[in-house]
Amino acid sequence: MDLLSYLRQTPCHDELIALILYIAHQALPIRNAFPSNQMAKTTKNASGETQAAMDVWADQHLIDELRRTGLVKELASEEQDDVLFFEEDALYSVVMDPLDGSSLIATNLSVGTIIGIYADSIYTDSVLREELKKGEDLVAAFYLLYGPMTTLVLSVGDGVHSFIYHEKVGEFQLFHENITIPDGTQYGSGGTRDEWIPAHMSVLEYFNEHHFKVRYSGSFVADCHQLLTYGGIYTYPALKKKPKGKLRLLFEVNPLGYIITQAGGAVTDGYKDTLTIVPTEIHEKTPVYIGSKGIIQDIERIYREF
Ligand code: AHM
Ligand code: MG
Repeated sequence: MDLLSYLRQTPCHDELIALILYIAHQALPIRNAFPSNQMAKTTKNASGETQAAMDVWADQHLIDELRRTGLVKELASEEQDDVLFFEEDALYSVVMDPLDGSSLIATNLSVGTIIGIYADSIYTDSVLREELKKGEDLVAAFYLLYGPMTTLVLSVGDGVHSFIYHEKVGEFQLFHENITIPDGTQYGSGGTRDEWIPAHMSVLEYFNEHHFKVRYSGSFVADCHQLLTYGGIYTYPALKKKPKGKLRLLFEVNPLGYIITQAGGAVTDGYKDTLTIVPTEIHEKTPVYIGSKGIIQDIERIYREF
């Protein structure tokens, strides 16, 4: 079954289907742009990080394409300081990390594009534009993973399904249906030992006691993708000097949190489900533990002791 046939079986509005398909089909131009965009830039993004040429390319490409569709009301990107306002009457708004795992571009390891879609606006009130929506308000989230295969993993609120791009037919075909995340015994943690806070050290101790092995690539989207197969945990925790960690709530943690939760997993900042956080600004960061539900419950129990 191809992506369009799958989406037509769901209650998704036609405009949402068109939007998902349109973004999905940007996988090919993005993939093709890697060879000529290998250098690092001198520019910095809204979080103060040096941009790779591919970050800038993918961001500009998706902005231009999404503006052209007429299907997007507002677009917020990890690489843009402010929300972009496109089509006032459009039914959906998009949040995106155009290229996640930027430090791996030069190594040819897996990176991806992360997308979240809200009905109407990114804000709870599209006129006042004061309060941003929570992750649990997403109507769809998906990512494109540029690995040995081009994979799309999607949830429109009815479980998680993966699709593989078949170049000969120019379509994404269903690969795995109703993916559920197993318990697993692997973890990957961002940050360094000297930066970790005591609660996180206790969590790592728990991983050691339970004989977890390490899997951390430097690409959040790729590491979450392997959780869908093997289970376990990805974490970028609060650090001593960065209490909100590194990852962005709107562009990274919420879309992946939505997908992992739809697959029967869970996501937390150590104390609460990050999908319930009301963001105070579009580039807000949050500590994150994401993966198998039972392990997340144990992590929250450990955090309650601090
Ligand atoms: P990016 O969106 O610029 O790639 O930054 C986010 C990335 C995550 O994909 C990854 O897990 C993390 O940053 C890696 O950070 P670090 O190099 O500090 O381990
Ligand atoms: Mg990212």
